[in-house]
Amino acid sequence: MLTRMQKIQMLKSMMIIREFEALIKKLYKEGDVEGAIHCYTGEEAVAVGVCNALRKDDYIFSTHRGHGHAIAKGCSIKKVFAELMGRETGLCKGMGGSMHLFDIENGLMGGNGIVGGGIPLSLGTAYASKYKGSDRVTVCFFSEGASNQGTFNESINMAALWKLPLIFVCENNLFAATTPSYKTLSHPDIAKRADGYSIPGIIADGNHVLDVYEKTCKAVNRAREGEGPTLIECKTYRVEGHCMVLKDLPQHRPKQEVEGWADKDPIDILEKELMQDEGLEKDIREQLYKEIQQEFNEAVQYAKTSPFPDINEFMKIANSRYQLCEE
Ligand SMILES: Cc1ncc(C[n+]2csc(CCOP(=O)(O)OP(=O)(O)O)c2C)c(N)n1
Repeated sequence: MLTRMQKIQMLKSMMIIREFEALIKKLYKEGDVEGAIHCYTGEEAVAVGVCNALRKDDYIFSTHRGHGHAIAKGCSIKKVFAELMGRETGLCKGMGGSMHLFDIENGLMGGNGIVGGGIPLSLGTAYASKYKGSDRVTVCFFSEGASNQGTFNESINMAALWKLPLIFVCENNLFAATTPSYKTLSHPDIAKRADGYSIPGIIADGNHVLDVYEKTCKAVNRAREGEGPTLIECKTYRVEGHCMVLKDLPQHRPKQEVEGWADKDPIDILEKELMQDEGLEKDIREQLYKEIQQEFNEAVQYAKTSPFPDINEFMKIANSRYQLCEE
């Protein structure tokens, strides 16, 4: 059972992710952030619900849309800002950027610019846990577009066969870039595919953080007890366009659809529930907002005053990779 305080913390985490991206968009327009920035707005309940069911030493594999995953798994906000601003103090010394956040200390095993690229990699840590007799669980996030990659079939089959402590979390946000999911999925429920591998396939309301949390907890218990993987499909909606670079694309969704999902905002849903069930004070969101802005001011200042990475250091890393390929 979650305490009132833990639920308020979840509300705050979702707000942090939302406000982080709002500020990143501003910094992008001002030229302080570059590259392909994929925002997670509307999907915050998935990252927060899942990561709250995990321990710090559990692993997650992220996607190209990974700011929310990194923040929810406990990465330093300062370092995430610095990474997106290409600074040496960033999570990956400013050499990874938005799509390649990586933080071994907090079990973040990396974002990935390859759609579905994290899926086969996640078998690695899950297998290592089993091999070493450790109870560390791995979560692999991916979206419904990635579920159509062949590697998903290969990986889920192997994970089920070997009973790996792995949780596949499909963030079904109804679009792959600009393509609506009804044009790419033969069946709207990805969770149904679990039947073919004899593992549980569960649908969660991806805009309801407590539903995501409860369903993930069950999957985590199952994985820690050696019973194998679970596929959780979180039904959600990506409120924004695909990516900052493509921001000028014509609106490709019906207005009614966008407005309908605006009524299911994950932050509003939890706030309303907390008011009804836990007597949450009306102005708590305002208070949390102020705390977040204060933390962000310091984090952006830290990032902006940090140096850019040394080009020689970068070339050293690039050359060592090149040599590895040659060998
Ligand atoms: C293997 C591969 N194919 C194509 C792309 C180009 N691409 C980037 S994001 C994307 C859509 C991915 O859709 P989905 O997995 O549903 O994630 P979403 O962007 O909706 O969160 C595509 C096709 C890529 N990065 N990698």
